Amino acid sequence: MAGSADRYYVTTPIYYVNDKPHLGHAYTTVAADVVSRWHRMNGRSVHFLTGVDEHGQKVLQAADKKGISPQQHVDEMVQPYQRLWQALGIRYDDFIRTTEPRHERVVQAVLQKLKDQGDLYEDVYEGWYSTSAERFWTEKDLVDGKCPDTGQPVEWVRETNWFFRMGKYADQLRDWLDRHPDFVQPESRRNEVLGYLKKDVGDLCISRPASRMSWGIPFPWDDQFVTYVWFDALLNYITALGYHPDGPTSELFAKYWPADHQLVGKDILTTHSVYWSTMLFALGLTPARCLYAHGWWTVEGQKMSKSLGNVVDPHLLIDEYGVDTFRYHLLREISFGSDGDFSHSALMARYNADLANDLGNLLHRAVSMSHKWLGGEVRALGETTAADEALDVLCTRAAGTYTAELEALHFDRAFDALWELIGAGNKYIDTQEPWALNRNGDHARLGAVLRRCLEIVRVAALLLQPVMPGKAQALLAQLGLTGDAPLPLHRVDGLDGLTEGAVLPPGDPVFPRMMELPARVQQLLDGVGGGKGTAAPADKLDRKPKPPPAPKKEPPVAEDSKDLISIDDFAKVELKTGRILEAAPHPDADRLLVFKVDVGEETPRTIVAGIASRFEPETLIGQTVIVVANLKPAKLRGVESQGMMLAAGGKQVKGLCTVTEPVLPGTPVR
Ligand code: ME8
Repeated sequence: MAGSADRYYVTTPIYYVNDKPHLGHAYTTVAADVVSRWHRMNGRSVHFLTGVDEHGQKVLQAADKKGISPQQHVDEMVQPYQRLWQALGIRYDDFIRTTEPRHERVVQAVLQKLKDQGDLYEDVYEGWYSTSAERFWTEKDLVDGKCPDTGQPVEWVRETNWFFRMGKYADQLRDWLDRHPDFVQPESRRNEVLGYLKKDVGDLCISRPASRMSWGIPFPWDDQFVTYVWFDALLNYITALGYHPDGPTSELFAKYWPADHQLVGKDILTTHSVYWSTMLFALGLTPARCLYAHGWWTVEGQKMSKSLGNVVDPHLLIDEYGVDTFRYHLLREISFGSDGDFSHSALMARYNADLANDLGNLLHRAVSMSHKWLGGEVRALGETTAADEALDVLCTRAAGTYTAELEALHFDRAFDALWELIGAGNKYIDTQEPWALNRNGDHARLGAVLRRCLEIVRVAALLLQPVMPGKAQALLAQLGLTGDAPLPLHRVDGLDGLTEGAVLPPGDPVFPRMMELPARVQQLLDGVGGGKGTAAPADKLDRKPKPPPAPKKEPPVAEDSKDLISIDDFAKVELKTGRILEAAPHPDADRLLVFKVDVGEETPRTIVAGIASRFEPETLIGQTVIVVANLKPAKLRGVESQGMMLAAGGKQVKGLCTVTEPVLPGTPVR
């Protein structure tokens, strides 16, 4: 863990209220929520701060446009943030608004202190000012004469302002970075900051004349000036803790500063690493232990922006996929620190592969076999075989890696470690063959095998509690473990936490397969009923699926007995169950997928199926299907297909045929 063993302080940026919260805001806040839930579950005192940035010219302009006061405007605009955090299950400890007196009066005290110690001075400032980005640029910064950040026009402004002697603290910051190699993460971002510090670090303009921009905190000695947004905003991380430069030290501040993790987007790394750190040095304080800059989400490869109309509304994703799936996807899909792309099809593929197939399947197989053969009873672990021991070792390693990676905010690596264990659980079922143990009447070993699978699900559910609080509870409930609060994580590393003799309650699948995109999402992608502000138009979010071909007339139902077949005719068709081992696109045909299917023979069969428009190949791995096993092999675009898989639907495949209970590959179907 980054901080001391018993307390943890994490912050998100405070979001501008002039925007509606979107995917990017949800991302940082979910990450902070997951890591703070984790530390809370581990018994640490946690303080999780988020909030909103309520000053600045854009806020003033928006309020003027609406004909209301800026305070009324921010009082309205803060609500969507608070609503979203509630819908996302965000358990923050404090929510700060920069218009609150507890913040404003401390910002003024800080200004006074810095002036008194000679760190602020008045000077004439001129440059190209971008109202849209609320900052000055030099001539060479401009792109085609416009603001490089927003592409909006800039104006030449010459005015007297107050400056903070940032340059004075630059060496202290260089030295700090040298001595704290983990201060800025990930590594690539640290190099960016080091690069920035190679140049001369100038002083920072921290005021705006109130005549031009009145919506800010007035300077205490001259109300003709208000603080510049960043100077005001950055201080939130300590004003919320009750810091005051003239003391006394508040309990919260003494306990939680310096923060363990300050999460920011990559675009606001300089303001945090350079402006914020030097401000702290000037106050005689130390920076956070770690400033972690995450990457940006694009949507279908394009920057998310209002003008492109592709801003993703998190409420749509929560409503249609469920809050836990959304939370998991955010942290699973891209590594924290890298950029990544959002698409509904990727979310569905991820859900089906990781949650429905791997984790859901493991639970389903273990629970249903326990009910079928053992009356739903949790049995003894019995004697440990080599395979069991390997599973134990893997479990200890997975839990350890998961802990270390999650605490370092490497969420994807934490999931990799856990899914290695889940995958091993599914393989363990295949190799231990509980169905054979049942057939041979070896109920002691059967019970031990299923028990270990249930134990893996228990470990996974415990570890996933901070990420998917609701789904983790549902998994634990299926194992007969309930409780309102998250279960403590102790003994997570052992595959022996269940109670022998306990009976598993009946339950519905926790992660039912998603067969198609939710209708509302599909409608948006198709460009039908594109509700206002709900999501991007079709082409911005996902490739538009081809319209389905006009339905062909089905042949009339046979009335004549010559169209009916006899039982002997039917018996000629040899149907068997098969388990999909591999699935990949056909090298030469977009419509086709090529599978390796275990049908209980020595070698798996290659089967080619025209279902590429309906399924992502990797989501089908592990599925049980029905195979026509005595069909003459046929070459389909150069690949020999040794059978056929049954599917529902006509030319438009709607779903693959399967069996409701776990059966061995090669089981005859009649
Ligand atoms: O910058 N993907 O607020 P903000 C990921 N008020 N993250 C994204 C994103 C995307 N597509 N778009 C935006 C501010 N973000 C200031 C902060 S803190 C003292 C003051 C992230 O509402 C962005 O990187 O414009 C930033 O971390 C956060 O949203 C807030 O942006």
